[in-house]
Amino acid sequence: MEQDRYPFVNTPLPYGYDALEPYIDETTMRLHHNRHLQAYIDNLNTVLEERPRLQSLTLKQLIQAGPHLPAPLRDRVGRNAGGVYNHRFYFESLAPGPTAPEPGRLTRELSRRWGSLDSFQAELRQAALSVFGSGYAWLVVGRRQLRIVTTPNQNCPLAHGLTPILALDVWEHAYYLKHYNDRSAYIADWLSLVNWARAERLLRRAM
Ligand code: MN3
Repeated sequence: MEQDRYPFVNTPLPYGYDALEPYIDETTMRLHHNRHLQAYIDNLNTVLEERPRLQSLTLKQLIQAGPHLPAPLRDRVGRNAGGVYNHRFYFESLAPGPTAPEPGRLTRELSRRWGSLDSFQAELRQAALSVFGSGYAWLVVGRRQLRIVTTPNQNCPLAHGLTPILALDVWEHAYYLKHYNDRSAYIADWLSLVNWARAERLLRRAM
């Protein structure tokens, strides 16, 4: 991945800010990418500025190293590296909608694990609704099996040895302007925007 090391820069979205309308609005996408993600990038660069030893690490390596760093640095690296990785992953999990999966490895694995695509989506929705406060719901691969997990704040599944396939950001800034406090309506819209082709590629790589 480009721009994967210090100094980190905010790479453009793989689609226009208005490309996810009417499911996710342009203003939300602009603020989410230009303000929220940018803040994590700026903060991560600030943390790394005076720590040359960490500057050669990739984003993924920073997240994996995070838990092993001394206490104050552990949180500052973990939160900000997670904030950058999770947001990039979230944006890349989406594509202009409405989208639908092509039959393939992913649809087979989802059906095997959850019985049907609908059942998978229902469990992901429940998981995303269950996140108290801010966090994410994820489809991940762990021990060569698909799983749904949630993480609080900017914690990242990579730090737990899991390989992300899809990320659903349920921080209120991801949906509040359009959906107000209706997380459930936002999740339904997110499900219309899943970049299934990318998820298929990531699954094949992970399993
Ligand atoms: Mn966010």
